[in-house]
Amino acid sequence: MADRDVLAWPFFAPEHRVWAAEVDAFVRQLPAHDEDVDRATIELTRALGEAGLLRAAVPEDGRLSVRHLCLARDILARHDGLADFAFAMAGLGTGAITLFGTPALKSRYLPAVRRGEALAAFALSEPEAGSDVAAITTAASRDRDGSWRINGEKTWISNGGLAAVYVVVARTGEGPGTRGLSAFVVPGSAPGMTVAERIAVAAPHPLARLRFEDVRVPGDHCLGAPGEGFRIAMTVLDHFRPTVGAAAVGFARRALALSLARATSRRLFGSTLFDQQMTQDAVASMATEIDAAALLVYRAAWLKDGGAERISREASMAKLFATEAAQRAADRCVQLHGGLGVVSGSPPEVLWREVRALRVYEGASEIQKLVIARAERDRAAAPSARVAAA
Ligand code: COS
Repeated sequence: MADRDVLAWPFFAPEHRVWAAEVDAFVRQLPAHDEDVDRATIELTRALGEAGLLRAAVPEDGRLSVRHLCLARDILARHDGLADFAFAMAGLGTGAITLFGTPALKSRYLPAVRRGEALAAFALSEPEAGSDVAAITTAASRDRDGSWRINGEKTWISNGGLAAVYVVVARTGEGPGTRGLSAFVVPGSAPGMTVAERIAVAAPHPLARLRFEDVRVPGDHCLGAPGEGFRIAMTVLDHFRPTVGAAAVGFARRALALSLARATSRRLFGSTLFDQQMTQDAVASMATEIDAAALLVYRAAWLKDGGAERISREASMAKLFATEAAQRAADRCVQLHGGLGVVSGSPPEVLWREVRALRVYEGASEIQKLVIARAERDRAAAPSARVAAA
């Protein structure tokens, strides 16, 4: 369950508490994973779909509730990082279709993902364009019959090679940099799209570098208008960056729970580890940072659900603070476990590896700082701020 106090916060209505209980019941009955990470991801996605939980990640009415997404990730990540990954990817992979797709594209690609029968992927990053989205070189050109032809390479693509549907951001050249990008829906079966490399990472999940060689998609598979790809990608990230923060909160809660269990049972110097003031310092820091992170996460989610057009500043603050705090919590958890904390496969060591990538993906911490700083500059320059300062 998400922390009971959190669910009593004014960001939430009764429907959110019901949802949290539903996700909690689901994750508690999950069997052990298949050892093969691809099979495990497919099985977890299917289980999430069968339980009806992917209705929040791929909503039928097209309205992504960021609070539902965040609560689910908070709870799933606390118990099972791969289940959180499977849930998050169903949403991130289809987010651009949910928000910008035509009714025809939605009805063709979304129901199978919602049922957990198909995986989805979001293909933005490239070998030479990670943080700098404006540097994307994968190109899409229009054929005479109106269809699009995509050529290039994408990397760090979660579910790459397994997904049945991809959203691919490519250069179409309507303008320079961010103004010349478009977003396309590409079926996983499209000829010419191949896995160039599978990438093994610290916390194993399906990840690949993909090659696009004359991959053709119909004219109506461009989301929005050509040239709107950057805005579409950033809007999707505005919705999903707070959810990365929520997953971080869940991982940090796990770190705190493991730490308390260890500290109150481990005896040393005639008392327990918890009785050492330095342990209490660690526990107090973890607990305070978890609440602060959760407040930022659920503030961003509440703002978006309330109809705010842009929440880039609040989404970035939530992701930045929560993921950095989760890393500190995981590290403190390892420290409190001593040698046991670095044993391969021990719960603190697994957690420590699971948390690390969150500070990198969907915009590294440094990128979140750029977004926050620019937003502060713009707010200070806004006429209302100048009046207030005078
Ligand atoms: N929603 C809608 N529009 C947005 C937006 C958002 N969240 N963020 C930016 N825009 C608009 C800007 O308003 C600007 O519009 P104009 O050209 O009309 O002025 C345009 O998009 C370009 O924005 P900006 O100048 O801020 O672009 P930059 O090239 O400087 O890039 C960063 C900004 C670095 C923030 C962006 O590239 C980014 O988020 N990078 C990280 C990407 C990432 O997360 N990668 C990991 C992918 S894993 S899924």
